[in-house]
Amino acid sequence: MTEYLLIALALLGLLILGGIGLVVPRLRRRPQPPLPRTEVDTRAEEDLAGPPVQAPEADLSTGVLVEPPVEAPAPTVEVPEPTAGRLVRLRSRLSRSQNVFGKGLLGLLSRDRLDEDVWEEIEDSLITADVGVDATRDIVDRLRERTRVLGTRSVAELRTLLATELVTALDPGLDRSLHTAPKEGVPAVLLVVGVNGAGKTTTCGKIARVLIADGRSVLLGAADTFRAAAADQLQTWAGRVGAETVRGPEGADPASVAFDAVKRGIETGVDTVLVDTAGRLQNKIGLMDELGKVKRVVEKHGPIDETLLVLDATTGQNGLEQARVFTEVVNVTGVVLTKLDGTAKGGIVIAVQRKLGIPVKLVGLGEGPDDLAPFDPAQFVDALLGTEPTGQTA
Ligand SMILES: Nc1nc2c(ncn2[C@@H]2O[C@H](COP(=O)(O)OP(=O)(O)OP(=O)(O)O)[C@@H](O)[C@H]2O)c(=O)[nH]1
Ligand SMILES: [Mg+2]
Repeated sequence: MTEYLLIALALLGLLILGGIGLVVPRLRRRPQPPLPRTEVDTRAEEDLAGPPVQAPEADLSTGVLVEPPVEAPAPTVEVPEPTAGRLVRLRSRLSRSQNVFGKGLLGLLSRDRLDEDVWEEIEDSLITADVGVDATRDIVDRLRERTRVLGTRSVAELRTLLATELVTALDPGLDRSLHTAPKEGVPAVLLVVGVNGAGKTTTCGKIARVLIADGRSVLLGAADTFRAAAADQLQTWAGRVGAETVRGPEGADPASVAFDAVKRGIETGVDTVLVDTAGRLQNKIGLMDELGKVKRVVEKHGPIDETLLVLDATTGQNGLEQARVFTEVVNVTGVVLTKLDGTAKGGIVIAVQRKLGIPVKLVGLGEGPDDLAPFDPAQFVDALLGTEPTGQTA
């Protein structure tokens, strides 16, 4: 009996132990119940979510560094300076050009009489100032003739005569106005051409500012499709004065971008469309043909009102041959001589006009947005010779 009792107790013990063995592991595996969201749970939301996952840059599938979007500041439209009297205001920039003339004239003024040395000094200073050999010979010949006829004795008088001759050499009667006004509701079209780095894009931007300051509406066409940066550069200028830019994808046909720009200008009824082109060397036939195509395609809308050739004054006489080729491909109606602030040889203006027979209409006198001035021969010669303005203004 006792044996049965013991066996029953042992079985009971086994049953209890087995039961515990089955239950305990299950209890261990059971997940913790989530903490109830109550007022007593002080853990912050982000703590619950865990730390933010930051994918290392190398893990980005594209392998491209993705920059965070920059919030564009609200555009502020600038009000450009009026153009009146700019050449006078920028006179000090030109005074660097006086160096060459100035030095020659200083020597000249130190003499009492007009002798051969004086004539040589005048000749030297004109040639050194980039006036060009032919133009210098003409100017000096005329000066000698006039002094003989007038019986000029003093060097001071000669100086005045020289100023007159320089103005004459700049052909003051030439029409230097920019044809930018719309005709019968159709915008005027300006094409801007030249070699690399001459200042075409900057000049387009500066002209747009001048026109907008005069109350005109302007559209800019970025027909320099070689580099996206070129169109960006133009768009930045346009954005500053609130003008629209028409551009194409990088590598697009510049003629079609120019065509689209004029088309858009006609549709929106702007006053002037300015077409910036890529810099090209005059000896690259393919590029010059491309420029010819830009001109022809734009002319499907109507004649181009103004084709401006932008020349860098610091390239001196070398720039003249380049310029001649451009005039053969497109019908250049005006020259913009840039970087006159960066040369001591302002005489290049005379050489350019003489060689090309095309008026210098504008001069660039700095990198600033308003450092562009209408060209005026009398004011220019006054600045060049360091004399007081003669009262002849544009
Ligand atoms: N000092 C001075 N710098 C100028 C003047 N005009 C333009 N520049 C500078 O010349 C450089 C070239 O100007 P851009 O307008 O880019 O010349 P670009 O002809 O459009 O050049 P590409 O399109 O590359 O052929 C820039 O650094 C301008 O700031 C000027 O009148 N004076
Ligand atoms: Mg450019």
